[in-house]
Amino acid sequence: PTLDALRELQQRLVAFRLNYKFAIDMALTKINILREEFEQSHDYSPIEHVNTRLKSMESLVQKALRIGCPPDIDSIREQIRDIAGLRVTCAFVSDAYWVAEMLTSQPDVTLVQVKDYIANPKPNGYQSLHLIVQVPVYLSDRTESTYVEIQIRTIAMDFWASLEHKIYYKFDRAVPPRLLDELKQAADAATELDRTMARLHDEVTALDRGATTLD
Ligand code: 0O2
Repeated sequence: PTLDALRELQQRLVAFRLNYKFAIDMALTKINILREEFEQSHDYSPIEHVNTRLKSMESLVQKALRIGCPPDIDSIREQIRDIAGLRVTCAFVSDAYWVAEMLTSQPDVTLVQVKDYIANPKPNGYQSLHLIVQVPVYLSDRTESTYVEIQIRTIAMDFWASLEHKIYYKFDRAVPPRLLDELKQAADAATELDRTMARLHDEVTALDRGATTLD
């Protein structure tokens, strides 16, 4: 290959990656608007925090290898849909669904896939609502419809997932059965905590709306 051809490839790769950064910015702005608007009219925040991550080149290559994706930009763009990732941590389970509904009902957001691991947790106990959406990225000469993965979950689910992730990699994916059992129990405890918190929140909200006593 000539130097010019390699320089051109480099330019394309940089532009390719930058596009996902812009897609994260687009989605993040949407979430922040929902968050601020909700906080203004209610007495709590449905969104506790939002994390973003742009997949590293290394894990992009690893994933392409794992799924057998052909080594060209167009195939990667189509087949690897979590290059841009956002994780939204909510107070309550109902907030997670609310965020998903508000985002996916926006006219410039296209819902591509939903994996509802809240309604159907993974066997290890993992819970989260995963959306793959497409958002438009408005560039100077074109609009790029770009895939973004949005994971939405409660604080309790997030706490569990962070620890599980650490344990999983600590043991190089071969977690001892005893720890797997305990993790599953911890996931059940997280579900129970989410239920209790939602019930308490509902009771307090009902009180605010005019009920005078709690039974
Ligand atoms: P990272 O570093 O967080 O991005 P795929 O997206 O194709 O790799 P799959 O199973 O089709 O895999 O997608 P799915 O089920 O939507 O899960 C993708 C992401 O969800 C993972 O990304 C994790 O972030 C998270 N996740 C899924 N299952 C678990 C789990 O059991 N425990 C924890 N802690 N997180 C989970 P990556 O690419 O693995 O990692």
